Amino acid sequence: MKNLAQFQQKRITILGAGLSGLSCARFFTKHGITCRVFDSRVQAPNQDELKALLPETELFFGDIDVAQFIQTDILVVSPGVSLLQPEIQSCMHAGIEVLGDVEIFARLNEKPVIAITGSNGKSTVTQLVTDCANAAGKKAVAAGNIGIPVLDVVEQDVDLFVLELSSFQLETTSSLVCVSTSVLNVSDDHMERYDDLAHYAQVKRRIYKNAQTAVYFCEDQFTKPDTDTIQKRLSFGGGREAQYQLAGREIKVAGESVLNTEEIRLQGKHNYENVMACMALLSPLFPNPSQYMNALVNFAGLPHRCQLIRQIRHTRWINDSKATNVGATLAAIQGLKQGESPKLILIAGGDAKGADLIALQPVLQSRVNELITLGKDGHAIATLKSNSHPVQDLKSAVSLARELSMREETDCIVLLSPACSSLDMFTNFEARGEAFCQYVEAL
Ligand code: UMA
Ligand code: ADP
Repeated sequence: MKNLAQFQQKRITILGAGLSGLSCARFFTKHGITCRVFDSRVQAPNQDELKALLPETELFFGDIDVAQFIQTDILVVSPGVSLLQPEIQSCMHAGIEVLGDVEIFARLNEKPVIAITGSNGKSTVTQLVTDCANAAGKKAVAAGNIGIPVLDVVEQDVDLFVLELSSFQLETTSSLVCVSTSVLNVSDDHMERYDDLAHYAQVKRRIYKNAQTAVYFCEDQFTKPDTDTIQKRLSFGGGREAQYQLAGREIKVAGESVLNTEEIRLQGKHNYENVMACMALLSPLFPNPSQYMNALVNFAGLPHRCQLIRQIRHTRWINDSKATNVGATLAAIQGLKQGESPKLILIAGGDAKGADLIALQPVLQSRVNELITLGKDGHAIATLKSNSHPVQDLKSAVSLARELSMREETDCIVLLSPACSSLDMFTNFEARGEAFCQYVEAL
């Protein structure tokens, strides 16, 4: 592989034994480059895999000995680790190069890349762009924050990489060159890691560095590119100035109607925004949307995102477990309920990750009929609406929702859209969504 020389003969240390750390260790070992792996947890994940796959790799689990840790030329930090941690700061002060796996990918990759970030819609747009590119005849693969570490795919024989990037990954990325890229939207998330929303947005906009085409959301100033070197800027949204515009039920490109929202399987304004972003991102490679239109309109969405799981008489049960921040829950509520009907029973709560929950209050009061809360920050959400129902766990939330829905005589929706991460009660959002589906199936 070209460009590997910069990593050869270097002492490499990886921090974090999760998905990215394991992938980095596997990649370097495959290329005959030795590395060490540190993880601050004694019970670090993937220990057996690391030992079996990489018998030559030195492993350190538990409290980190800084003197030993900084004996390195390059430190590869996993995205979940804050760069402000003392051992990383010590490396930086010692002049050690601090990188993430996406930066390593960027330095090695020679194929075209489309990259996507944003507080919400990243996975949906990443998968949609990938499916459309494949339908249009380019072999595309999705990777990154979507759950496939980028170094697992960097050597694959493809025409296009579609990368979902989190703000965490962007903190350590500076060399990524993209055909097109987008910050889809910015709303309160991961505030335990950033000073404020402006700081978080600034980190997200790092994705525009070295981009040929930058795609931004005209309704959100935080998404606007502030980099001079960008060759082309395209915007999407409801504003007249947007090249990809949602006007009533029409999606217009440069003023010309190309699609009616009723033709699209994905539902809700936020998803029409995702569709427009996808078309804009693909435009440098596929200027004519007809090349991929079938895939675009028939995309069924990803599991755990506003997914209808069951209808029991007049009640629809919807799993939106992936709504791990306030913006996603607002989008779900606004998408599902515009007027009086249907009645909406919302199950929310979990770990709010330091977010300001107050933005939920107007919709909780005006559009949510019954609010059931749970988890670490459930009580904080419960205080935003009178007569809300705090419960102990998800199973009790589902039983109570069933009871409340049976009292309704008109159409009703029970929506799990927590506005919080699941980590206080579940391993991840998938486990929370699956538990919800099981409890609903058992009703
Ligand atoms: N660790 C330490 N010290 C610390 C903190 C963590 O040693 O101070 C260790 C943990 O003990 C653990 C390992 O680091 O063993 C975990 O690393 P990680 O949290 O970076 O997670 P990975 O398993 O490497 O997965 C990461 C992304 N996780 C995060 O950003 C938190 C995955 O995104 C991503 O899919 C994967 O890389 C592949 O690229 C997940 C995510 O939750 C889905 N992302 C956040 C989000 O979407 O909101 C940003
Ligand atoms: P991400 O990868 O950024 O978390 P997903 O596509 O997985 O995004 O969707 C996460 C949550 O955000 C889901 O609840 C989904 O319904 C909601 N969502 C998707 N697209 C948008 C958007 N453009 N604006 C607001 N919320 C959205």
